[in-house]
Amino acid sequence: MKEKILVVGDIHGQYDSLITVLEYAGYTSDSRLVFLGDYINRGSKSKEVMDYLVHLKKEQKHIFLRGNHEDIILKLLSGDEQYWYTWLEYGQGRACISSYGEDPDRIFYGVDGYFIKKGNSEVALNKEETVDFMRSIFPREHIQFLEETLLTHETENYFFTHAGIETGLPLSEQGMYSDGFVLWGDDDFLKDTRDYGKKIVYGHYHQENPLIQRNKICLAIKGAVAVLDITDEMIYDSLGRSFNIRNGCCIRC
Ligand SMILES: [Mn+2]
Repeated sequence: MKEKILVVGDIHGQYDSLITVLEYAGYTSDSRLVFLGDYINRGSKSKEVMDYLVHLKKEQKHIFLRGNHEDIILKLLSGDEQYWYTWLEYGQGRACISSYGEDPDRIFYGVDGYFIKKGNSEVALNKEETVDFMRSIFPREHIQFLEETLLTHETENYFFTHAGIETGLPLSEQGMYSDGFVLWGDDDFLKDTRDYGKKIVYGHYHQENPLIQRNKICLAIKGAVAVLDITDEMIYDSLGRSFNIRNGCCIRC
């Protein structure tokens, strides 16, 4: 029997939706999972999602790509404190901080940057304080998991990244010179209708329904988690809908 390969779109702390859609998609311990990144932030259960993924990773056969939200955490962990705004205000990282049991209101924006309350004092989140805080909330195995995420993955007929590809570069060179295109996306890719030799499967661009085109499939869905079964050519989402990717139509939605 052919191995069942399930590709999981953006999760964003929606642990319950993840478990629901894996069940809809017929996930068993024999299946191989490919995750497209953006595991954390926004939803209320980032820590639960990360615990589950770290647990799955022990099986070694599953693939975990990096999303831009994981990129933000890695940048902060490296001491790049400029990413506080991106995390807290744009990425809704306060939900992530809460799920790890920390009070997100301890961090606030002052006149010239972010500060953290420490006892009765307020300390600027400079490089050192930033690294200290990040290491205090994320367990070591979660940090290691984030560091080990991959930029791309491919199978015989499909190429996977978080946010698409850099058009004009061969698939074999994606992410090699710059990780911006595969992590953060690019408008040229969204408009491009060329055949790349393999179908690009990505997330990042949240929509009401999965986008199914001849050269690409987007699995990011607003308020839900989607899974593509590349063996059966079907997409399932945590809202209970399913879509056939062969003729690009929605079966019941
Ligand atoms: Mn994203």
